[in-house]
Amino acid sequence: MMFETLRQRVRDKSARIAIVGLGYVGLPVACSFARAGFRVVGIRRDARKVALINSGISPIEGNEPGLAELLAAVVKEGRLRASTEYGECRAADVILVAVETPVDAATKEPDYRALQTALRFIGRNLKTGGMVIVESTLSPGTMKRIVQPTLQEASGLRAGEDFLLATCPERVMPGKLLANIRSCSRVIGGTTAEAGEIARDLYRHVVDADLDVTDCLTAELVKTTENAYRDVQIAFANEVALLCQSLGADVWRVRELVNKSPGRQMHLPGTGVGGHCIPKDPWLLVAGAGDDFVARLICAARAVNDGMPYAVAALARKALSLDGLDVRGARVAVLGYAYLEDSDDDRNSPSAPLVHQLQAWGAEVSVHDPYVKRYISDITAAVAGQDLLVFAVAHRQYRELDLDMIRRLVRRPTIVDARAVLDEQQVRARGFRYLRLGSGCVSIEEGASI
Ligand code: SAJ
Repeated sequence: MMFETLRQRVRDKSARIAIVGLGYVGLPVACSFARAGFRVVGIRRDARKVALINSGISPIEGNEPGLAELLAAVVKEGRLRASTEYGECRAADVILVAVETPVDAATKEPDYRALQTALRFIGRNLKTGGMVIVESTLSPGTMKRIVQPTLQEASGLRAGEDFLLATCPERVMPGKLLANIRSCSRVIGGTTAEAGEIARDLYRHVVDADLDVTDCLTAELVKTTENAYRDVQIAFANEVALLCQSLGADVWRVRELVNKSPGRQMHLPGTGVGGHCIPKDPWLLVAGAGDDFVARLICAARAVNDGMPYAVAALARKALSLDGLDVRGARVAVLGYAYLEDSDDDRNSPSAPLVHQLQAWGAEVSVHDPYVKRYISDITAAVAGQDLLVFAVAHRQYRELDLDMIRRLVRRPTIVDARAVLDEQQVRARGFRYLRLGSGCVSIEEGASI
């Protein structure tokens, strides 16, 4: 009976919700629950961002359809408010945790500092009969080993008896933050059956897709596995690309024909794997494994993907050498710095190590990107006088480039294309030397290559 009041408040939307962490996960969630009719307070340490949100302005940059408008509306209606104070949790029936859970760059171990700080503050402000749901991505076993003990210690309460505890890993995708909350199925891990049921009742207000209730460990495994799975798929495409390149074959043609085989879905090779999810979640997955488990494939996939920027740099050095140029002193323009096409998000972008490697070899590197603020410039200025253009990201603007104009502006007509951005025939017809990642440029006469 302890949680009947909570269950009723969740069902009739009178429950007060607090969301700790108002970033690209927490903010759309806060707006979604506010739109559904709940009163929501978002907690974020950054007072400037809090002030922005309370004035109805979204601090999230980039193209997020509907988010800015929804935020303005729910703030205006008084349904969403932001604060820097954890004390706001005291009035909350449900507290969602959406703080970052990165991995240490060197050790690849989970960095839970933000999570543990949040849990300690939440624990001190957690009321009996309330509920905590963790949306942050967690290494398998974290709910049991860290989240539950930290909350119990900070609150003096017992999970399952005095408060309910669950995890519902986020499934947001930059560029589709709001839409995904509504359309993506979610896994809910409950420390008790009651926690899973009430969490499902809560998310039913904002999610149209399946809500699959299970245990915490399974929920933690699903989230980290789904991203490790994608990372391995991408690594396979990248390894086959390097294989094809060494053979003088064309991976893009190979991939096209492989994917005609039933049940195949070979991914796209490229400059590497960036973003805030895929590069880190495989490490969270293996970090939670037992001592008797040795991760081989998952770690190998990470190594393949992390190696791609250097493979592209090597291709650039080869292109220059074919022109009789040493990479030292060569003028190279890297086109694309976001981690994903038509995005301004450059978190963990593969273009960064690519640029650093070329600079380490002594190239004079310039960077252009139509979305990443510090690299926005006129494309004609970006290519003028360059010895080599390296297409690192498949931004739409690059696919639509006037190649005749480019040809007139460059110092040498040489292109390395890491994302199959350009049409090979079109480029060659204009007299460019064109090297595409994963393609040994085999012409119709077998064996002819660069
Ligand atoms: N990438 C490739 N080849 C591919 C696909 C992606 O090189 O075939 C690269 C991208 O260029 C990028 C990185 O991998 O650098 C990640 O790309 P992504 O499409 O996976 O985009 P993310 O990082 O936004 O991934 C998110 C994930 N969603 C969540 O974690 C909730 C992922 O699970 C989704 O599959 C993905 O969005 C999506 O499909 O949009």
